[in-house]
Amino acid sequence: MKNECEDEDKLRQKFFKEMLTIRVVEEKILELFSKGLVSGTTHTCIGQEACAVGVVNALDCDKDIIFSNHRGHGHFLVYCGDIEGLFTEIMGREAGVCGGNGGSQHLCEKNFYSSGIQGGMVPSAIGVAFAEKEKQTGAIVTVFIGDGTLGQGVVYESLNIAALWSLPILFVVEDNKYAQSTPSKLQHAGKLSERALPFQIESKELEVKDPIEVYDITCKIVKKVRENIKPYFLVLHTYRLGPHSKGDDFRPKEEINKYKKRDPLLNLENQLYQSFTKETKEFIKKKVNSALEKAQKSSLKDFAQFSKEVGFASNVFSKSK
Ligand SMILES: Cc1ncc(C[n+]2csc(CCOP(=O)(O)OP(=O)(O)O)c2C)c(N)n1
Ligand SMILES: [Mg+2]
Repeated sequence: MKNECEDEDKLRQKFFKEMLTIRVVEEKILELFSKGLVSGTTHTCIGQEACAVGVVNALDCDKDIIFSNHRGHGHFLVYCGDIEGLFTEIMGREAGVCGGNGGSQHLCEKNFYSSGIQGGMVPSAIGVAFAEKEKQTGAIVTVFIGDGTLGQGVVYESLNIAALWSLPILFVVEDNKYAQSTPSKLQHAGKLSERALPFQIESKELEVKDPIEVYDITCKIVKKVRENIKPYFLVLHTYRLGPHSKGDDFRPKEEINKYKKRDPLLNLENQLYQSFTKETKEFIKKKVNSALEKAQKSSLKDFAQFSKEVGFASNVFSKSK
């Protein structure tokens, strides 16, 4: 949450640490996946970290509510910083933030929720925004979606209700220019930034280069949403430097290389003293490795217990006898 006396250098250092943590954790997750140690699937936000850092830091994480999506590790880590909880969850361990039941796409922690169903969280976010408004808590809801998810009809039904009922909700579209392997321009007519226009929801678009810029803009938007109790639609133009999921990448190499040179993490690193970035890199690497070591020692989820908790598998098995 924005503090008027914030020192920009301190903020730069904090954001560098957070972006780097996300990057290092997700690079480890891809490594774990290639070794068969990840339970279920995974999607990383490598290259998009500035969106998570800029937006989540602008929220009041003690009371605001976040709905994330299939690419939610970055949002989660900025929200609660629980690296070990994330690793254990993704590796299907009992100590995971959701007891190892949810995996990469279904992370829940306090007021943070995510789901792998594209657009599925948007109407839930609307319901919660309505509840917060009714309870007069002053909390706002933020829902993150991808550009491809703007192809889901339920998003427009939700925009309609958000505007009609004047709900305190911030829609954040992370436009990484692709939905899996389909370029955005092959699936969407018109401009993504104008999608909220027919509902008369205020909107803004931003080319994501610097997390400080994302943060400053989001702080102003959050203040508006909270004070005016009205929805807002923010489109962040970004780029994913990693594969869609594990190794699936059909984008032109030249295009990826072009964006690698514009990597916001690299850009931020170049604005900081080398002694600080060197020390920070060593510190974060150690912190992540230590969380991973602990996670790997923790016990695996027991499948029989999982069946009981989820309550379907045992029925399925008994019927098939
Ligand atoms: C309802 C639904 N349909 C299809 C999928 C499979 N799927 C997972 S991610 C994805 C692409 C999403 O694109 P976008 O919204 O742009 O998010 P990005 O992956 O680029 O972050 C698809 C089609 C899904 N998870 N949910
Ligand atoms: Mg996308």
